[in-house]
Amino acid sequence: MNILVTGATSGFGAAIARRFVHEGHRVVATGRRAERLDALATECGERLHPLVLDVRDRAAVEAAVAALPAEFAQVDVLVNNAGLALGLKPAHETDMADWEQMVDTNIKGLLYITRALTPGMVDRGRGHVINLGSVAGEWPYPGGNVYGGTKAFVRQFSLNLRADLVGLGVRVSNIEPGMAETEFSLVRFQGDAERAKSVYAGVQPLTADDIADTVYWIATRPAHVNVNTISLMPECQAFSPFNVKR
Ligand code: NDP
Ligand code: 8X3
Repeated sequence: MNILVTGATSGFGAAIARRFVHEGHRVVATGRRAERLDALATECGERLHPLVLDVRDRAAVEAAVAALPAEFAQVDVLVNNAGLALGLKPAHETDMADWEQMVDTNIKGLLYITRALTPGMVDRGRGHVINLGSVAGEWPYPGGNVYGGTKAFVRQFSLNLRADLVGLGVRVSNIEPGMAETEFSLVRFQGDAERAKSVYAGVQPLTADDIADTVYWIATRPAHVNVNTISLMPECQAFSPFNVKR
């Protein structure tokens, strides 16, 4: 299979790229940090094609998809993984630029690449769009305001995309992970390594490899099986009761 993974310079995306290459598939690995993609290409060999791409740049996304090398061009599985949370402040104290960056990346970036790749999948009667949503798209938490909102979009867009693609041989899946240790918190807290580390202190979070396993399992089900939504958390994480302020 040919896989295209967005956000493959770190965390889930890097683990997903490695997993598919090691299972004998070809992977287009994208992200903004060229040096990390180069290192991944050196590690993975010729089955991995590094592609520097900011998913927020619609023209760049369209041009990159049109210019994929022939052996990678027929993408069977698009993994929409690039995304981020910025900050954990209450809504009325947040920076509008952070909100815009989350919307531009998690929603608009996902749309640009999905729109660019799905027509080819439909023409070939074969394809799979696997989106990285989040438990934050389903359950609210303080400070999750726009991040959770973007992931709720991913959830509903995945279901609606499936409604449009039904019967055309193109599957759509949404994965909703809970707490997983990657660079996610380092990005959320703008490089504050100590604060990021404290998120995972004393618990066993999910790992990037847990998510790569899940993506690989979803992508390798028989063609007639569509995993719609899958939600996973570490055993140490669960739900809170309602918060009543007295
Ligand atoms: P990381 O921060 O480790 O990785 C995020 C990836 O997204 C990086 O490769 C980064 O690459 C890429 N990215 C960010 N912005 C852009 C952009 N504008 N264009 C292209 N690539 C971009 O986090 P995770 O691996 O944890 O996160 C991956 C996905 O999983 C995200 O969508 C996240 O919301 C979701 N998720 C994470 C959870 C967690 O607890 N870790 C739980 C649930 C969902 P670069 O900076 O090089 O561009
Ligand atoms: C990431 C999981 O709970 O930190 O999507 O929002 S959470």
